[in-house]
Amino acid sequence: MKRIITYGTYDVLHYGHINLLKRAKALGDYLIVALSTDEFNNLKGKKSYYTYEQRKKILESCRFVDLVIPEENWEQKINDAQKYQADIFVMGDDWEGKFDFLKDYCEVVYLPRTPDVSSTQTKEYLKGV
Ligand code: C2G
Repeated sequence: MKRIITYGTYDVLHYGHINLLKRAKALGDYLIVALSTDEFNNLKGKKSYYTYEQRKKILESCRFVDLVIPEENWEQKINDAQKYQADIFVMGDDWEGKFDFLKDYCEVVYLPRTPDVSSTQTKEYLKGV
């Protein structure tokens, strides 16, 4: 059972997120998503439209996702990799190189981001509707 872990805010879920989740899941058998809490989003300078609970409910309905856990800080990744026995850590390549310290604990894979789509863009567009 190959276990994959990835992290993110996943606000206003879009096909770029789905592409990431689909490719991450395809690398193994079990996908864990560490979902940024509303408090951690504040730390990241992000304000999500949907609350943590709403974003969690949406992600849990995605067939590629097996488990959603809270991402509360920048420091939890090593502990998570051990606690959840992650074989592969996956992120979009906008994070290329940022999490290479995890290579001591699991494989680290950065996948190409899906171009031309983001939650921010979607929110901006909807403001004008
Ligand atoms: N993503 C993507 N293509 C897009 C948009 C996002 O592949 N067009 C990927 C990102 O690279 C990330 C995941 O989807 O791997 C979630 O994106 P965000 O919700 O924006 O996550 P982020 O704010 O980057 O949080 O500790 C890590 C952080 O929590 C990552």
